[in-house]
Amino acid sequence: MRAQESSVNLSGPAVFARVRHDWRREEAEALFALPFNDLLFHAQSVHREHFDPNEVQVSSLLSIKTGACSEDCAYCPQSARYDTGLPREGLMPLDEVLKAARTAKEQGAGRFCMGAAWRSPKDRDIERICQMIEGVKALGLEACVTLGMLTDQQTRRLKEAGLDYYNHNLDTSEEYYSEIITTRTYQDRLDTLERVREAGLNVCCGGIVGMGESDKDRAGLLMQLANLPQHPESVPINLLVQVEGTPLAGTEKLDPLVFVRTIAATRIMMPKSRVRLSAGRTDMSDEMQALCFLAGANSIFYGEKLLTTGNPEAERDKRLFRRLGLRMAGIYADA
Ligand code: SAM
Ligand code: DTB
Ligand code: SF4
Repeated sequence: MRAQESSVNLSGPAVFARVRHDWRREEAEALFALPFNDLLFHAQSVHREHFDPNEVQVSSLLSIKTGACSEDCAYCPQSARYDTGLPREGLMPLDEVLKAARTAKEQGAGRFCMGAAWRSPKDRDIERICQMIEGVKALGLEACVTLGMLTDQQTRRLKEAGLDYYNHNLDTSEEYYSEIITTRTYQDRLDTLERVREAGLNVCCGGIVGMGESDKDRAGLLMQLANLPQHPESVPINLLVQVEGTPLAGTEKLDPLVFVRTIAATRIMMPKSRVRLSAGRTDMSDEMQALCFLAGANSIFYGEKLLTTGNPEAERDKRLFRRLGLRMAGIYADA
């Protein structure tokens, strides 16, 4: 369907000029069907209303507990159900975590995100995580964790320890979700997000594309995110990293221009959120990443590793930033 042929009116301020929480499915789908130039023009215009267009926020990731996860997320190398050859590791000692955080800070990261391969953490784990958060904050970095589902008490404890952001993704549309995960429901995820909000934490929530989903599913994911009572402050858009041994290895690769369209639609639907160009950058050309920044992405994961898979070398990113005249938030690209 092309936008011009649909009954949805995408011209004028009603669609583009305000922060909305009432996106209709047809409107979200019509964004994806716009001519590419129109879509990118709208996205870049919205972007400039709310952000410095030449500034990018950078976060570094560390896996603090790796593999042996009980969940069956079809994309994930850390699920115990798939043989991906990944070594399993228990919760990392505090000093190792802080050493990695110091390195991330030296490289120019502003936020340090710690990820654990859990369905949900135990209360005794939370106490150790809180020490990590306190240590990361003492280094002058923002702290983010992603630990799975949480109880009310756990979210409050994390907030008390000084946590800035909690990452918990919806991953895909409600309709496509059961193709990807069966061990916890979409509603479980929405419930955790609500608890995180109630505790006063910033929300980092996005999804993955390139999992064989359709434009309708990509639009459906963005509609869910944009119609939350408050938009997530950070929206990571991951391109599936295909890992041998996971059920999604061998999935047909997503058209790079559809990925760029997804970034543009995210920017338009959540105008004030940081849109993060997340997993999958290793396989993206510099030109594709440049289009993503033009489409409104203004955050990246920075440093040689995501959780268990690779990410571009910091030097490659610095070079790309210099070529594009982009600055890391608070730091100049030639630092
Ligand atoms: N276990 C926790 C959970 O699932 O909430 C936290 C860690 S989990 C690895 C964090 C997110 O990483 C997932 O929600 C998913 O969006 C993303 N992710 C995992 N494997 C990926 C892959 N192969 N490609 C792209 N994104 C991936
Ligand atoms: C997010 O949306 N992407 C990050 C972070 N949040 C935790 C994780 C990407 C993981 C990619 C696969 C891996 O390295 O294991
Ligand atoms: Fe476990 Fe998280 Fe991976 Fe799902 S995405 S298998 S919950 S580590």
